[in-house]
Amino acid sequence: MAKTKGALIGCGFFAVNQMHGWQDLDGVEIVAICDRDPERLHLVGDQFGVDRRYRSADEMFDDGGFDFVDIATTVGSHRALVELAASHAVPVICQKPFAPALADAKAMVAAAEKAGIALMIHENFRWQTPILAVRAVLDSGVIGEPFWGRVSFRSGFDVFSGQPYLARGKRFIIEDLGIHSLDIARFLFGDASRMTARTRRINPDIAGEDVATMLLDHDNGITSIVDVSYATKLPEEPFPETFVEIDGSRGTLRLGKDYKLTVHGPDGTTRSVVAPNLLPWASRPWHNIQESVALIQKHWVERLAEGREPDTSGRDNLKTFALVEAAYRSAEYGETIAIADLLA
Ligand code: NAD
Ligand code: 89V
Repeated sequence: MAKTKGALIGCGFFAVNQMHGWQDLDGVEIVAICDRDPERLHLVGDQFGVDRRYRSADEMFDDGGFDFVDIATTVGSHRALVELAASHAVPVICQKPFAPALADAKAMVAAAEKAGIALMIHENFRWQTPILAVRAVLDSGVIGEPFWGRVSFRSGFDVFSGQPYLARGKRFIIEDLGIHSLDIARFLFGDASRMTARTRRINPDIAGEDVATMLLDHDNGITSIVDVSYATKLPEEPFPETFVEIDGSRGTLRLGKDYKLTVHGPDGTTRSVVAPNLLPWASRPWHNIQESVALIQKHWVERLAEGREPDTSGRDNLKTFALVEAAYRSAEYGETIAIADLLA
């Protein structure tokens, strides 16, 4: 059977994971890559044996010959590149954060819909093995109806050496990492209607906030807390683990350090380890994130073949992005923000 052909724009720090993921997927081949930095183009092209290399996305689209494009650049270029893909009617995956602002994200969704193409945001954290395990426990009904939850990511890991741009942005942890945690909260507890947030900057060497505490009212009555920090110095560094606590009408669930999952219900308590697989090309401690890249890519290929909307489509991810925007507004003005007002 003919392979699905992809192209990738942005050959930086994270794109290497995406290239590995594509290489491992049967039936997919990355036939062209693009980066305005010739050194990155050379490195990634040689590592993955891709001959078609472009410094301009316009030129790559003009030459064509691919069924989808994977955008792995930083946020500032996302809107222009998604609109470029739409103008060529090429289905597109775009890395998180969706866009610099909600208005851009809405315009990108509109452009994809007008062109009749699929748009998926590479929001991979809900595809992590431990998070999928939590979702499965909720679906089993063993803890009953959830009424309270917490999604927590607290770390002192140096993310700035690999991703120096994170130290420079006016917005940091909510836009970069909290966006994943907020998406996990939506995945586990459903859409949210109201957001109250507080932020702090503890590290004096960065421009944005590195601590955020967010309180969400979900449409189904669940209250959740999403708390994120890159200023938390623990005796054992948990990066990049997300901890989850859920209280339900019949029991509780706790996902803690080293992927330990404890589920307590009317019939007793079960303890298990829901660790991610260490893929051959992955390296600790990133392997949890790396496996989720491979899983979201598989999801994309399946949905593309079926002509069905991906779970983290642009339209879906607008609701996660609105929570990011709401958190910044709430922290700035000290108010609770109604999400529907942002999505209108
Ligand atoms: P990076 O700066 O290392 O790489 C980006 C690359 O894109 C650079 O090589 C740059 O030259 C190139 N580029 C930028 N604009 C371009 C354009 N218009 N045309 C061609 N090339 C262009 O950044 P990174 O750390 O790899 O992050 C990329 C994206 O991945 C970010 O949005 C980041 O938030 C995201 N990310 C996601 C995860 C995740 O788990 N989903 C993890 C890390 C980073
Ligand atoms: O997953 C991410 O988006 C990364 C990191 C884990 C460092 O926040 O930027």
